[in-house]
Amino acid sequence: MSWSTDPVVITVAPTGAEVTREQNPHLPITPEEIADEVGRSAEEGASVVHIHARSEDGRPTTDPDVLRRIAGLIRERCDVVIGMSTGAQVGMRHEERIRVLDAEPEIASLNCGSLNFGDEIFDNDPALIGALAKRMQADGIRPELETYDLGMLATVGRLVDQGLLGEPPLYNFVMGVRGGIRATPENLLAMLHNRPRPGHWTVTGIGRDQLPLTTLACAMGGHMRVGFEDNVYYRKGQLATSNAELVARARRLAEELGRPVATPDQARRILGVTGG
Ligand code: KMH
Ligand code: ZN
Repeated sequence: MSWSTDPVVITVAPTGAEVTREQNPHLPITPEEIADEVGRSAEEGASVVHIHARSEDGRPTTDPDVLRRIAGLIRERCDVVIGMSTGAQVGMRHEERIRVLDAEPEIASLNCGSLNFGDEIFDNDPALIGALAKRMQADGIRPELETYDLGMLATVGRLVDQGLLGEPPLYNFVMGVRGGIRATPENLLAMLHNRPRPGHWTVTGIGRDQLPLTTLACAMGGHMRVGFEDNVYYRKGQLATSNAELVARARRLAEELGRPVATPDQARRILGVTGG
């Protein structure tokens, strides 16, 4: 491994499923708010969006019509890679999660194992993982492999062996979830070394882990995810005023480290996105 000067892909995850306006009053919830926030984030350097939809009452929804509306409004503002969450919300029925793919994103998250998620259980049983992987393959949707611990990388290896994933795999190491692997430099190296195949990788750090983990990943050749889904603070004790503010900081850090930010079309090439 050597220090990278290649373009870095910044993903913005503006909403998530579990974050509330009580935690940050600037959380975008309606399709218009999400699209505006993504448009501003794209101006600051985001080239991918990871979408979670909410219904009018603010509760998470996987209604494909709502997801399509969000994607359409984003398209009116910018050309970011449209990614959607099939993780949705802890406790959602599997059918509700699979129907996200009806909204035809370019990429979609594929959570590669179950884990305790804070005080709850995030259920990703093998049948669901297989069903999502098959459907993504059939529809030409690029799976982004969300891995929360080392064992899930072994699952990725089995999926590759079964021919269910496009090669090279596209990894998203999610670190710092209470119940998953801790976000430490040693653990990031362990995740990298346990990839069953080489492939581009993004890091998602939760809460105060977001800033140091994305910075470390950037220096090491990885890609960066920021946004309220994972972290609502700009710094300790100071809420971020927008997702775009977090994206702008990621861009400044990347450029200081000698990595230009990828345009959306560069991101498509880097991440191996072909469908959508
Ligand atoms: N909301 C979390 C339970 C994903 O987007 O695929 C899971 C999550 C992962 O957000
Ligand atoms: Zn998500």
